[in-house]
Amino acid sequence: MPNSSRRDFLKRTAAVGALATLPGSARAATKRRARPVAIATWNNRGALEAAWNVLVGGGYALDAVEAGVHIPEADPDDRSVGIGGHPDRDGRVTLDSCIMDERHRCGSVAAIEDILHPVSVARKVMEETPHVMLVGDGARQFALEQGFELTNLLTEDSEREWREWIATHDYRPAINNERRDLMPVQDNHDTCGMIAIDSVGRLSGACTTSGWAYKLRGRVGDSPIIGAGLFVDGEIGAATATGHGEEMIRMAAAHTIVERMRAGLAPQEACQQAVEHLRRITPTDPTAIQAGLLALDEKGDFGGFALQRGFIYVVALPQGSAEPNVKGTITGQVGIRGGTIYVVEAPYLL
Ligand code: SD4
Repeated sequence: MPNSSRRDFLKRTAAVGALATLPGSARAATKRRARPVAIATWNNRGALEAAWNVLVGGGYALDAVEAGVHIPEADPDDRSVGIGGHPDRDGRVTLDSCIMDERHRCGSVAAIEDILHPVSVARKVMEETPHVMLVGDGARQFALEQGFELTNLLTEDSEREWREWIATHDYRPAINNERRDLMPVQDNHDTCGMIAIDSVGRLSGACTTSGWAYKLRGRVGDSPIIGAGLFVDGEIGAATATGHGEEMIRMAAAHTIVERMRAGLAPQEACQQAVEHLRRITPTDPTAIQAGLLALDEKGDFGGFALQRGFIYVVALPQGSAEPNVKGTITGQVGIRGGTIYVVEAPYLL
């Protein structure tokens, strides 16, 4: 073996060996944080508070994340989720959503139209069918059979913006599209990925979005893909992702993070390593994409990391918890019933 590849080989095996020895040591060394804990992508404070209200009442994490993501799904001013979300290139609002519990039970809908709460359809897929994922017309038909009502999701404002976009036909996605304060467009909220652990230690997650604005008709992002936009392993932890969905799918982002936690990494390091991995493997120019990753483990420890500047997340902790010692910057905090929500500007790679 030439010297350089021998060195690489040794480095690789050493890294694998280090990970392999971690589970008994590093994981056991972390103290359990007071429960419940909930965490969500971007500034989805309203969603997190709704989830928190379920959790502080002693509720189930799965019910909490479902109730939480209902908030942006029903908010017509949110251009990235549910009603009022940006339509596809043909002017149709198509939604992606999934949910997963602590026992690997999961449900998902992709490219569903005319339904206000896709996450609840995803939960029905999980609970009422032998399947995991339904798409397009089939998902819509299933929703109607389950008693969901038809709702027009294209609001006047989002239709107007789409018509303006049609006029220029600029089909280039911008990074941090979700951060309206960094972009020359109005304030907004964003794709909502949420993971939570309840007071008895059950982990669950949900992820919901209208996806990439003006996407090609039929395009599905990472948000409804179990293992990409969301993954939960009740014994290890949970992860969720936001940003350019194609990149999250490419690296199976949420699953990658959970597997790194299984190997002994803390949530913060698992997110960072996943972003570093993405940077190595992506065939896309890394400066032209964004990835925002969040993780929460079974001890209530959490972390977040992004590829580029601009990714923020919110975390809710019980009353009496010390201010969290996060990597990144706490940019705000707000008291809620029985707890506090912290807004965190995540650390980033580039
Ligand atoms: C997607 N990951 O459809 C989603 C977009 C997103 O905040 O996260 N927006 O690719």
